Amino acid sequence: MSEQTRKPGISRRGLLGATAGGAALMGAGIGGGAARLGLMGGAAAVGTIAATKGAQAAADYQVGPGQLDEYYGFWSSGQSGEMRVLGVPSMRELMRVPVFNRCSATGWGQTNESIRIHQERMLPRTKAYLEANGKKVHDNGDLHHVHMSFTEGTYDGRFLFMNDKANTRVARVRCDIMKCDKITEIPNAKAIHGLRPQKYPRTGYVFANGEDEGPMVNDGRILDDPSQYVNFFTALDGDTMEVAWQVMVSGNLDNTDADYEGKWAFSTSYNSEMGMTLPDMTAAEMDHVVIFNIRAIERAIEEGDYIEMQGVKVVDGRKGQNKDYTRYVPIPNNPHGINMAPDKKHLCVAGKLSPTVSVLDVSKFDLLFEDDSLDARATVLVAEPELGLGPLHTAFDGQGNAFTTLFLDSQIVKWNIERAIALYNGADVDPIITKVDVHYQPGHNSTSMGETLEADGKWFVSMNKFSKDRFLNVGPLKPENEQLFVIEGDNLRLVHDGPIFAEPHDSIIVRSDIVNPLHYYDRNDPTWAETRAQAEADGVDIDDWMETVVRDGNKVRVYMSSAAPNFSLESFTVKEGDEVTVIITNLDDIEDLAHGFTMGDHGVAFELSPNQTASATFVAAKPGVYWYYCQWFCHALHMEMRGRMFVEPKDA
Ligand code: CUK
Ligand code: CUA
Ligand code: CA
Repeated sequence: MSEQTRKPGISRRGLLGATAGGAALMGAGIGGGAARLGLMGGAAAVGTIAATKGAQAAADYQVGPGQLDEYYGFWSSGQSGEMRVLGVPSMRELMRVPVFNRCSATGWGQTNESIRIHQERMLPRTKAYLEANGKKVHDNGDLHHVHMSFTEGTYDGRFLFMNDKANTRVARVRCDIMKCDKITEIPNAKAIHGLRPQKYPRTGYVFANGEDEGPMVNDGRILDDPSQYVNFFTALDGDTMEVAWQVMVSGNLDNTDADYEGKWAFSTSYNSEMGMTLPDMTAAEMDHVVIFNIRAIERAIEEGDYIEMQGVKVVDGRKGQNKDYTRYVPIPNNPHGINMAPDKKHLCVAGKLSPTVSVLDVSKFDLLFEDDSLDARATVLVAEPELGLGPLHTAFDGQGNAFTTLFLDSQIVKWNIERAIALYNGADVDPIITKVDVHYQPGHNSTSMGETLEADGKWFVSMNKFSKDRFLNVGPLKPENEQLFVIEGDNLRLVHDGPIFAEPHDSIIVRSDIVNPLHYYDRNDPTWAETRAQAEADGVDIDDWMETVVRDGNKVRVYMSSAAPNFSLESFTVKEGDEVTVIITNLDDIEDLAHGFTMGDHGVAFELSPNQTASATFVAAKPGVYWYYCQWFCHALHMEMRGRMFVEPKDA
């Protein structure tokens, strides 16, 4: 390592051994009561002071009853598997959008329309596995990263993209109806984690990291032989949601981002060691960032320098290939967040086990591809300020400042990028502007419009993994805590604590004028095109007041419509063992007039928003009388909006 590249002042061992915080982080993996004390100790006193200040500040920033927020917040929900929509700055939860989870209210994961979306890009092996287990879809997901589609470096209000780490998928939500319309299972890769859309000229690609290592062909022939494991970086086409190409890499992949010129994507790797155990994964002082050269990879695809695996063109970007597809930049130490600044130039990589954020100058990346013999770190690293313990993610204000979460210190540090560069070049300056306590242990943070060229530096959210004593105790499982700050010059002023259920990782804060959802569906929305085609084949006009029962062997299709406070069918009759499909169109096209359909004692329920068509299929297994009803309060006679299904015994 050259003089100029500097080693961080605190070594990994020193960091982990010397601080209570460090012990807490390791404690999380290794277990131990002392570590837990380290995490919790001392935080309560700080919390009390901040709470008092917060109560005063909040009054200035209230969004009153009936007033609308200036920003939409799009929140992930981690292991809950859904996307959430919040208003910012009120932090009101406006909507939950089921994506990878099964939703009792809307029928997501149960309606035929949602099952089609789940299955459309499901790999054959998964389909077979689910069928063997009597399931049609995975009903869990681990949704960490929600990001909007971009046009020319800023949000364009078309789509939201998100990952599922649990089942290796990427999903898309349409912003016009705020529903998921595509789910793609990613071949070859394992555990899709970091996800970002291409920012320029448009999205374009959606970049997605595979976090977990596995054999190149994962069919059971190679098992405990890590020397044969690889990782995959994936680019999807954001318009079609099909996989465009993949790159095989050395080391694992954690978080990712893209530049503002459409030239690069880049990912952190915490396991450059390719270790299978915690000691192995933390053995090296340096891991790396992988730089992906988009044009070179596209050229490789055009010129045929790829192998085809499960229908995907895979380029070899592993270390030592001496090709122009990737470069590896050494970064300390198990780095995590990677965030591109809106100055179009500086890429901030959070050190996690190193107290540093490494600042890379993306305008120097070309040099690395021109001359393979250059020291990558010396060429592109322009600063590496020590900011505090456990830096995880960085957000920006568009004015040259950055905000980094310090997990172990339970703090946010606001710092200046140019000053960090000056310090690195030997000037006697302190890049740190301020540190603010948060409650407690922050992971991601986000600023209003902060990951776009329109970063406005108004609002800052700290997404804290622990709420501990901030709210009334609700038992052993506590909510997470999202803290909203208003950015006032050099200071961050706390205006809101918001408890939130498991477990948002990331969020974006989008100006409300960019997002313009519909008030009611188009009757011809593509979501139920197949259902509509079936209705046409059955001679049923879905736009009409329909009341039709079609028998097709032991399959029965029950068509009806809803208009407050009636279903067009007050009863229908089927036979025990029939496969019944209930298809309903809500003819009410009045804002907010949603109905629903619940079939009693059959585990069937779904949403019927204005003009929506939805259907669900079930087996009428038990003879008897069953009531169906509308479960969305719609009218003074909502309770009366019901009907009966008669199930005749088989031999009747
Ligand atoms: S990761 Cu969770 S705190 Cu999945 Cu973006 Cu960093
Ligand atoms: Cu229709 Cu309640
Ligand atoms: Ca490592």
